[in-house]
Amino acid sequence: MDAKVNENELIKTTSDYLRGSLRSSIADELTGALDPADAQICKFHGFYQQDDRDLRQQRREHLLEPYYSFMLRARLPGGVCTPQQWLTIDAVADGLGNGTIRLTTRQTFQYHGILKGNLKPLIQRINQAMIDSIGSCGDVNRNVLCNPNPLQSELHAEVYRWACRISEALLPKSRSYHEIWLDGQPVEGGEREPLYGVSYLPRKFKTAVAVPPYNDVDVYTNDLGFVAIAEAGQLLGFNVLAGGGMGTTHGDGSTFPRLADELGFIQPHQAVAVAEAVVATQRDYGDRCSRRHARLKYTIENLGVENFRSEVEQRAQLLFAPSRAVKFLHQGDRYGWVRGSDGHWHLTLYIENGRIGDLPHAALMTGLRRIAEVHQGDFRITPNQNLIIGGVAERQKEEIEALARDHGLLNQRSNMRLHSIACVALPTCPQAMSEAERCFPEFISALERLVTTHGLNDQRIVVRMTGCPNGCARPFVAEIGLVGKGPGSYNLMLGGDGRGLRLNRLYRENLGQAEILEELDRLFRRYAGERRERERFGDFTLRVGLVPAVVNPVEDFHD
Ligand code: SRM
Ligand code: SF4
Repeated sequence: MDAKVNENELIKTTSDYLRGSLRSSIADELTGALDPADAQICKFHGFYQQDDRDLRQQRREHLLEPYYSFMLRARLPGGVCTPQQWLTIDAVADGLGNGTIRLTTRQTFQYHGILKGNLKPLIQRINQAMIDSIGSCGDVNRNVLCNPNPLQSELHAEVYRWACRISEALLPKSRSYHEIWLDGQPVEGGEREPLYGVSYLPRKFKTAVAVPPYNDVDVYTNDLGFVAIAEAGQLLGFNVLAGGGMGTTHGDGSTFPRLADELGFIQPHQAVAVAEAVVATQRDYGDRCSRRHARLKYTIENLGVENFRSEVEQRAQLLFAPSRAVKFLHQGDRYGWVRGSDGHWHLTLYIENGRIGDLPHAALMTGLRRIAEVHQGDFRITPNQNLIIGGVAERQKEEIEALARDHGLLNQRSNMRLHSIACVALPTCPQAMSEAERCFPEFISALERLVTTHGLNDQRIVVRMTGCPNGCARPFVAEIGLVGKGPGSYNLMLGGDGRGLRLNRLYRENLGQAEILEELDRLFRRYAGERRERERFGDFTLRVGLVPAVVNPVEDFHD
């Protein structure tokens, strides 16, 4: 007997191209929530319904409905915005959000704590600044990542333009967003979704563009990846990758993190056709019964990569050439000033947990506002929750640096902290099983003490923590991954290679933070004594057999 399609499929198909009953849900003043079907549809418009989990129990006891609010995520291909746009982003956070801006692992920003009645004014305000939230969530292509590293300025600009074109091509074409939020006129003669069709994709879809030797976008963890191939600063084309993803479910062995397969090399002008063909193949072959198996990585496992490649070739009417050789040096960001080939300066700032606010110890939000008021280049959010003040002219360098320093944006940080990220988790994330963002700074302080004890301060060990196995901080490609299992407990994963080319593996299950620190104390001691010259911690854990080595075509391709 055929399996039944899941409930979300019906919600999408009957939503009248993503309209649902959003208007009446928003207008309903009796509840802070949306109608349940609208709480799914709203994701395509860029926002999620949440409730403050810290208050759940207390409100239940007082027979109150949960304290509902919304998280909105913008669409910002490549993470780039102007200083004028930043000033709007900042003002909106204060007036209509919870007073903070949260930079994400996909180069955009989120507002938390938006009340239902504030959604429309908020969307209108950001749209006035030419920022939208269309398809930043939902079963469509999400925010397109692009290496924000501007060293080879002209090459970066060209690659970034391709990232924007791909983003545009893969946007849903429904006018529902304009009608509902921007009071646009209904479309005459009805709607069409030429690429997605009436039921959109079976699941979320993610695209990234990398510029070697930097793998800050963790390109192999995306459904679709483009790796720029350049010679003497000229873009020759892209190696195309497909089928990466992080999300798993504890206890369900049929779910797994996966690195993308190489499809082959294409010329730049073929990028959009290939992106559309990959999306269309996933639309037609993806699993619409089980959402747990609906990502492209499972579609490719089912079809086989050869069949998948042929299908894409046929749809895009091209043949992939063999992938070109590339070398990635590391994942994560580089900090401080660098000068691009066009002479402009770029300052990468570390933002702890990507959370920008006026914090007790540093007025980060005010600092960035002051910078935006004078800066004439751009702002670039990195794929690791950090921020680049980009395109600074020589004459403004000192002024920007002084503003950043005065507002705590250039405080000294350890290598351990600079190479770590945590997801949002509690109190807003409904999926969180344990803390991440809130406990991470202190946890990193404890790790700093350990590496100091073992003389490992100069090591750049990539550490990532998430509150559940969905993998929002990409913990399965970290050298040390901590994946939430339950209140206060985590799975400890070891063995990433610091370049994002190898998945780590489970080392110990269900450990409390004190146990994790004890384990790492022992392992760091061993590493300090037994490591080979320039051997990374992740490589060491594999070599000495702490976690098993497995066949890894991605690494083989690169070595
Ligand atoms: Fe994520 C769901 C936060 C990047 C895999 N993610 C969520 C939700 C919306 C929870 C929910 O389902 O209601 C989280 C909202 C928390 C909150 O309160 O803000 C959430 N994800 C985030 C962010 C904000 C983490 C961060 O600290 O930066 C990132 C926002 C990215 C963006 O701007 O678009 C974020 N999420 C990721 C990544 C990393 C990436 O894409 O590079 C992943 C792993 C890659 C992947 O998709 O495989 C990721 N998020 C998930 C999943 C698991 C998907 C799966 O295939 O199983 C979920 C749950 C789901 O989709 O059902 C999820
Ligand atoms: Fe929430 Fe889990 Fe994503 Fe963390 S990894 S933000 S806990 S869904």
